[in-house]
Amino acid sequence: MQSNHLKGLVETALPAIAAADAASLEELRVSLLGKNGNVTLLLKSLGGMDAEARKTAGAEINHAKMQITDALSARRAVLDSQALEQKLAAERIDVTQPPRPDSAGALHPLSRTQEELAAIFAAMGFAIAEGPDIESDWNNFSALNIPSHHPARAMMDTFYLTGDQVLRTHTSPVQIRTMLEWAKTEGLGESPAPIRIIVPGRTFRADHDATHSPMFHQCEGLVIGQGITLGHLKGCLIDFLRAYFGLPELPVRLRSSYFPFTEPSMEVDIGWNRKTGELGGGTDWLEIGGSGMVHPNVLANCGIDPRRFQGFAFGMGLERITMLKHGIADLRLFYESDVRWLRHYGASPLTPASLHEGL
Ligand code: 2NM
Repeated sequence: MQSNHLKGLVETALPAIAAADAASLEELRVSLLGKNGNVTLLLKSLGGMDAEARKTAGAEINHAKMQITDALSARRAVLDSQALEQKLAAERIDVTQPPRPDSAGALHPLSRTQEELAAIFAAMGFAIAEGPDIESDWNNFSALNIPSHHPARAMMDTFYLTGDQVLRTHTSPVQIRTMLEWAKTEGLGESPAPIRIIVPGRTFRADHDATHSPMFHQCEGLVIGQGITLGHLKGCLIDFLRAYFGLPELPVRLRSSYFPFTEPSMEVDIGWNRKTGELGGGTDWLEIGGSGMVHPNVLANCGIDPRRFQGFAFGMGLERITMLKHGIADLRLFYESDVRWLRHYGASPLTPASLHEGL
């Protein structure tokens, strides 16, 4: 009797489980394996049997319980994966669908400038390097041949943090990090691949007026290799400036200057008309950045042998070149998040910077 009852129970339960939905599956589990479930009651009935009967019945009931347990979890797995698939199908987003024009945002002009620099310098074989805003005094000053007593430290209006840390006053510490890494590996080889990087990013100086912001952006560049000359520096800057301003004949002038980290050092000027503000015409010069051949002390500080390797570096302010290109008058507008200004000067994210206009 016991045996037949059990057989019938399993034969009804298994197809019911296989066809159950999530709710009825739980009902079935309770009615079979719950506290007063059929199988549970049968197991409880073992207590009233004599030893011999208990042995056979116990094995049969446990076998039935196992079949039912397996069937329940198999069905649960099927239902769970069906539910997941439905959820995924229902929540799918078509990322290729264009946004509605009236809800399109705009790229901040500084972001667009960074994209343009990346495109122009990528075409000349440069990679992009980045580093942290907080730097050690050594990376920001000492490694760059700026000793503690040097007036350049005072001139930079540094934000000092605790310990020997500072908010970087320029992006040059990233060049230091890059050279240190390079010296450890590539620079030791027979014919090392040169360093060619640009370093766009945030910089900080304690200075605030119509033409200075305590947080601003720079892009510096670095090339290190064998036989790199001032000629390479000149050609690189001329090609870049003409591509960036879209003026194939833009006059570029390098004017002798002084930086602790380069020797010789040069300011970079472009031709313009001071009266009209027109770039590329007129007879006036406008300073746009600095440059030079990396000082042998800087190379040595980074573990690079200055007799084997030389290189050039340059730097410019991103707000400044963006203002010149787009006729933006006041630096402070970059940081005000005025939506009307952003709509006017922002770039469409759907037309990314490219070299379609030519390098
Ligand atoms: C400038 C002007 C001239 C410069 C030098 C270096 C380094 F790390 F290689 F020494 N990085 N950047 C440099 C040189 C930056 O910005 C106005």
